Amino acid sequence: QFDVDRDGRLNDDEFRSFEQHFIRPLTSLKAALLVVDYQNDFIDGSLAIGNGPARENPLEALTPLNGLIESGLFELVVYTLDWHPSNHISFYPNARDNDRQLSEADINRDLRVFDKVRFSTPACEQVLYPAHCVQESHGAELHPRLTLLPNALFVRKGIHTHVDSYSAFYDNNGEGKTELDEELRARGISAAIVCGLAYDVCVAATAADALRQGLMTAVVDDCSKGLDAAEMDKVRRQLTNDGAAIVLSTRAAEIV
Ligand code: VGL
Ligand code: ZN
Repeated sequence: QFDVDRDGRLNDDEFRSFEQHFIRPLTSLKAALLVVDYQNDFIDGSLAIGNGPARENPLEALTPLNGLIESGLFELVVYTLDWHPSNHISFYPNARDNDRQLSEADINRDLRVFDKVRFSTPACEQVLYPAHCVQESHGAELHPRLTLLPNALFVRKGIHTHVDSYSAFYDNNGEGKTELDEELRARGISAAIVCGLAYDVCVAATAADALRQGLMTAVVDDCSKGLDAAEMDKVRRQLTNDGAAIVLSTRAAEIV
């Protein structure tokens, strides 16, 4: 209750109280930090970001990333994990040994790692990666130097043999989904700050789906490392066009 006995206007103290108790709760977003796939296999394992054409070093993201995690700015920190069964459709060694049929064109050619192929019934495109992030393996563990918060949420994706999942929300076929959207909604979270690995694959797909969920979405550029520079440029442009903000971690406190 405000003392407006003089002229009906708030004095400075009353205004501060009004701002703090009435305005701020209405205008401040609850934000989640989504730390995408900061796992050994993408850092020094079978699908290391550093081997990509952009030669980025995923460990350069570690200090700003831990800074964000430890900042206390976020209602929730979510760690996503690429978490594949060993017979997963995205693994190059499984391309010809899979319940899904390769397309005629792909059956009859030499396949190489990182080729894009088509499977049938139902049809889907799939890039063939080295085996990576196999459930329960060392490569699938989060990097030992990544700060883990006690009340965090861990979301595993790509867990089904026959469909890949770049996004932490939806499978690549748009059908299956993780618990992430419900967990965010249950907490009243309306902003997703996305970062991690790989910028041009799973970070991009997760941020695009966050926008589709109607979340205010930002990607933290210096906390994200990718495979291909041209792809990363495309992703930055596309996400910006679609309404996301590409920001540096030094600006995080100004947007949440
Ligand atoms: C990823 C390729 C395959 C990623 C996951 O986390 O960006 N990339 N699986
Ligand atoms: Zn994967």
